[in-house]
Formats: sequence, C-alpha cells, structure tokens
Amino acid sequence: MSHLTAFLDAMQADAALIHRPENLRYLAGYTGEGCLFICAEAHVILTDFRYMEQARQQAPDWALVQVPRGAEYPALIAEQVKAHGARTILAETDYLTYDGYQALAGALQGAELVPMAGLCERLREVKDAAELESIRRAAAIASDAFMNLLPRIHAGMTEKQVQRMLEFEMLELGSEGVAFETIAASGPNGALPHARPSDRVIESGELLTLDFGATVNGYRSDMTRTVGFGKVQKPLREIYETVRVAQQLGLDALAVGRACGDVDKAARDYIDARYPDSFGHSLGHGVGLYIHEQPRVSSGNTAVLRPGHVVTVEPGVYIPGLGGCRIEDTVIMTEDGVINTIAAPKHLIEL
Ligand SMILES: [Mn+2]
Repeated sequence: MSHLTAFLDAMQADAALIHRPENLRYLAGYTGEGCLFICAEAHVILTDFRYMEQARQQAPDWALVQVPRGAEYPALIAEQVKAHGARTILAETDYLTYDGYQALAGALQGAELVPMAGLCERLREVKDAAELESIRRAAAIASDAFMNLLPRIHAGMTEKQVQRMLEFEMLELGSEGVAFETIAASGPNGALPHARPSDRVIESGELLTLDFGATVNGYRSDMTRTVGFGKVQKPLREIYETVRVAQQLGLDALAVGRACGDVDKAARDYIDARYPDSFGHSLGHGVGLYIHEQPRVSSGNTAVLRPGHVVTVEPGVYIPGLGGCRIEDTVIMTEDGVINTIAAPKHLIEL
C-alpha cells in the first residue's frame, strides 16, 4: 500500500493540508516547497514557478496548481476546498505559524480546520522496504566514515578538526548531508550529552564522544562511538565498560511486542546501580525522515515495538568535571529479530 493510500485510509476528515517538508516527501515523493491538498477524489501539489518542473518529475500522479506571482496560498487552497466540497480539513496545526493559520482560517469560509494530531508521523513510524534500505545505506556510510577516520585522528587535534574530517568522509561516501549537527566532545566536555564541537585540543588519556549520522533519500542514521587517546585514565575506562555493557543489555532487550519502557529499564538499571543520577536522557528514539521520531525508547513508555520500527539504543554516563561516554546503534525491528545497521566495533579503541 502506498503511503498516500494508507494516509487516505486513516484520514478522518473531508480533506487534509500538508505543509511539513518531510511529509510532502513521504506522501508525494516531492522535495520542493509548497503544500499538498488531499481528499478522496484528488491529490494536488500547490507550488510556484520555481518547482513546477521538479514536481512534474517527482510526482507524476499528482495534480499541480501553480501559485502565480503575487498570489497567496490560502486563496488557492480555498479554491480546492470549495471545488471538492470539503467541510473539515486536517492541518498541521503543530507546524503552521500562528499567522499562517490565521490566514488559512480566514480564507476557508464555512470550512473547519482540524488538528492533524501527528497522523502522518504515526504512519511514518513503521518503515517499508524502500525506507529501510535508505536507512541501512545511511548507517553504512556513517559507520564506514568512522572506520576511515580512526587512523587519521590523534591527540593534539581539536574537536572541530575531527568533526570536519568525519563530515567530509560521510559526504565522500555518498551522504546527502549530515543527519544532524555532529557532536564531538573530548575530556570534560564529554559530560555534556549534546556538547558542540569546539577548538579544545584533545589530550592523551582522554575520551572523545562522536555522535553523528548520514542521510540517504532524506532518511537518516544515528550512531555514537566513544574512543580513547593514549592510555585512557582508569575512571574513564570504568565508565566506558559500564556503558558498553548497558548498551548490549539494551540491544538484548529489544523484541517485537516488548514495551519501549522495558527496553529502557534493562540498560538503565545497570547504569543506575553503578553511576546513580548520571544517565539523564532516554535510552533511544525512532529514526527516519526526522532524526528524532516515534517510538521513544524511554522510561515508562508502554508503546510496543513493531516490525518496521527503527530505533536507537544509546545509553551514556556523564560525570561533570571528569567526562563521559555514550555508545549508540540504530537498529531495525523485524519479525525475525533485530538488525543492527551499525557495523563499527564497540570495544574501547585507544588511538
Ligand atoms: Mn540518537
């Protein structure tokens, strides 16, 4: 079933308007600007001159409406609504700006805008074969880039230098861009889970946490590896080993039918017993067209893992003043078990 067919099946309104770029891509395969109008008897891309030819090529089954220079989208959307007699129209009220919503509501006299409530995002949770292939390719690029990076980095380099090398390598291997802002956190910066790469010089004896991903066909991968330089200090080695074991416990806990919260707990209990209050974020999250999407692998989440879910497993330990460690894989849930898309090793590598 196509994404659009599934959307129409789930759509409990006369029509829907789609504005999020990722959802335009998901439903229409179209990567330009504009919006979608969808109802039972029509599906339409509204865009301007700059994207008409692109829309024709990427979405040959969709009707096209060109928004003329100087014209406003709401008036043309209102024409579609009127032409198809729609009374209730789903809209991405969690994405539209206040001004955009007001303009739309003003133009749609006699029709009612209804919050979409994450409908597209719920459909996107379970990936089909083509989506999984894109994620696997993105994961392979990131993992290969990391392995190519290892022989080329050393103590004395800055976090930013490592970041640039890693991102260049991913682009060389075919990534469309980075999946999100690369994290490169060395020494005490490792205690900040989302540290931004700085001009700090990496020293011997320290750990460096690299959290990064590649993008293929708009689909992302997510991985984290922590590497050591020289002979890593003993307290940091102990942290590393704790995180490594916890990450494996998390991976081992993954199973179709299991609640996400139970997977989080499997890794969290192990860390909490050794480093209380040092693992302050969720174990993982869904990955797809967004780097963070459903399902959340977090404490107490009763949502159940299903075939086609793609989730990360990424425990960490963060000790202010000392440093930290995180290890992360992106995995695919299938009927026959779990596929780990990240091949890079997880023992402590000392460069
Ligand atoms: Mn992640």
